[in-house]
Amino acid sequence: MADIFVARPSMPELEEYIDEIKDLWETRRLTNMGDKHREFQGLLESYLKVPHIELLVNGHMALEMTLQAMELPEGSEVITTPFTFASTTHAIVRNGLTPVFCDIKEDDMTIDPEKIGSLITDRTSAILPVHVYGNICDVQAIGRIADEYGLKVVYDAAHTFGETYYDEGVGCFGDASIFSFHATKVFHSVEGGAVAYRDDALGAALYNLKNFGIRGPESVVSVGANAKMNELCAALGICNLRHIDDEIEIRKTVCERYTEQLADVNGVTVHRPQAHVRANYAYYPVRIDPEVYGEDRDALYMRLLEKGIRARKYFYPLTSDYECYREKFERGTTPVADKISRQVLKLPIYSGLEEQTIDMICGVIRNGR
Ligand code: T4K
Repeated sequence: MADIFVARPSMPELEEYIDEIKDLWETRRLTNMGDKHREFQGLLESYLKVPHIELLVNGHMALEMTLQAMELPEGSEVITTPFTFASTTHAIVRNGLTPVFCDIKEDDMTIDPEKIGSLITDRTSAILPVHVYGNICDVQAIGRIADEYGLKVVYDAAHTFGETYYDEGVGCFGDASIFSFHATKVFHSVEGGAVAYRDDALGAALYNLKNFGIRGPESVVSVGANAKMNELCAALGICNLRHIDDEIEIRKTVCERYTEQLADVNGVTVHRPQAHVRANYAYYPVRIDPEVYGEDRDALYMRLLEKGIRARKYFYPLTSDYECYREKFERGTTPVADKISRQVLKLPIYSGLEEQTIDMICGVIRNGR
């Protein structure tokens, strides 16, 4: 049997995409905010239920440029989680800011608001929480802290495309939220990303930054870069958006089958959607308690690999433990994140993952020891 990867991009029918890009062959308008870009932007604003969207080349640049657009004081501190993909911490550091690592909650693995207060100093400028695996952070508590101390809040919402909390788009919380449309995501445009925001000034700054700061043929107003989404990616996004609700529904059945088969395995914590959240079923992480399960996550990972099942240790190591950060920033202050990163394993999930394959994966987890 061929290897089972952790993710596999969903594609529209080839004819649908060809139809969508046909006019580009006529117009030759391939990038720099053309018609597809504008159309995709509008469609996303309504699908994501957010006031405004700025499209970017990928989720990382969306995050990096949002922090840049906010003009946070040089060297100031950003309270964040180390239990995330490299991008979150890199975006802080690449802006000349200092990450301050806060621990996460045991239940949903998002930043623990009760631990934020003691990390705030007169150098703190922002909070950068992550809605990890589609679990939405405690947005109310974070909002209260931000208001009290006058801090910006940028949510890394890379995992929460299309989710709502009490029917409100997840991108409505904080000052800005960034989404990733990478090929491995529940929704994608090959590469792509977006910032959801409310404040027009932030939108204008982002628009300038993603296009070298150019406002007109003879006017450059900020030190920008090139982080625009091109027309071919926008066109694929438009196609995939037509099918996103079906995609989420199919993934839901995959998640439910995993849960059905793994919920009663001692020492395995399954992934369940949060209350009041319209979940997108993008990820299916399990946690392995070695004391109860009888072997640790790494041993299970190897047993799965021997069968060609390429589960992934998202997110291990913690970003605070990366070689490039180890000696630079304080670490070892996040015991819950540390424990969970040693226990977590993300199982394969994509539409088209067959029932018998899910059952085989569950069989290895249930019976293999
Ligand atoms: N914030 C958070 C919390 C994130 O998780 C991410 C990205 C970002 C920010 C930044 O967003 P982007 O700048 O990426 O838009 C993957 C993705 O590349 C990355 O987007 C994602 N998070 C992260 C969690 O996963 P890798 O390095 O693990 O990907 P890779 O190449 O090992 O791919 C995983 C598996 O997917 C492969 O084994 C096979 C399959 N695959 C992959 C690609 C690229 C395919 O079937 N087709 C493909 O084209 O990071």
